[in-house]
Amino acid sequence: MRRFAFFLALFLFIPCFAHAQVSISNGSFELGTNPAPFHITVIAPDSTTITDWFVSSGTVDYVDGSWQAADGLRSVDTCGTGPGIIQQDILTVAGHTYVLTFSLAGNPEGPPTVKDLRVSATGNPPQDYTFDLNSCSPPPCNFTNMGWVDQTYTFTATSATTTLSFEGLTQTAYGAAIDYLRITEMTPPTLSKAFGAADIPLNGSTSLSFTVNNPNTTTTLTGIGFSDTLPSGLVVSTPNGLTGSCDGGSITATAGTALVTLSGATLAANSSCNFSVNVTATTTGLMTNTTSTVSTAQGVIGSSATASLTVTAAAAVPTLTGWGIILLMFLLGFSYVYFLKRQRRSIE
Ligand SMILES: [Ca+2]
Repeated sequence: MRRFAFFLALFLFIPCFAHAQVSISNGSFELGTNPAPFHITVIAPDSTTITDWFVSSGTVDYVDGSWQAADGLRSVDTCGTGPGIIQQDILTVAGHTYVLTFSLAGNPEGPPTVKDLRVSATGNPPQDYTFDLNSCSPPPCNFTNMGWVDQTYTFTATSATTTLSFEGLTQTAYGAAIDYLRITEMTPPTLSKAFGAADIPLNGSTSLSFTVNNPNTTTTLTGIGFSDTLPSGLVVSTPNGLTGSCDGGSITATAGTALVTLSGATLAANSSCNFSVNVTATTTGLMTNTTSTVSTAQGVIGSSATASLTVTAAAAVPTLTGWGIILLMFLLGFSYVYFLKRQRRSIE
């Protein structure tokens, strides 16, 4: 019974998990009509030769055995007898940002030395890539040393289906070669903030710390920035007490102002940074402080962060005026004399 429950849970879990993952089908081109021992020139329109891929324009070469692949045995030359386009529709979520990683090389059998490739996704600007046959070590690249390099293309989906296109731009039969396509969804950075104390007295100070995290497992986020406008009654202390840093980012926290900003920070995958400044309360009350959202050069936007601080009026300390002090001294002196007189009388 317990085993049945386990398999039932697995059965229910797997479809949910699979649905959440974005993927490219046959991203390494290993499935399709066997092109051995050399290659097949695939002529558009063709949606059957390379499994789950559609050759929509021109020609491409489906290559097996004639050169080293980036992964497995097979790869694609985006120029068959001339430039071609190969594409695939993938399931996406509108508004979500994805990073496509692919291996790029060039057909070393003929000219030109520099191969051109254009990658595009529906609703996004295309991006051009080049591969130089002299980039191999030692140069030039050849069939056993193709010099595959990983490239990335970042796009934001505009609908539930996105067409990924790879277009050979080289005007010969020896074009840019592609293989080992992978895709991951890019997660926005997270921001948290905290005051050093829950409450402080009027004119008192405490720290205000910020932690930014890149939760992506493989993608570096760059151009990370946010601003934090302090609520009325709270200013950056003088001096500002800035400690920590944010991986190349510029931190602004001018003493006496109500603004803290971070811009241009870089965070490697699975890493975080932390910095703090001191703030001083100039009025009493509950201060609720919310940042802007967190922007990135990759276009993913992280949520704002909020923290609260209570500023209380300082407890009143009783004070005496000059005349009060004179009166107190007089009373103390009088008491002392009275005490001495009583003591003398008791001795007599
Ligand atoms: Ca492959």
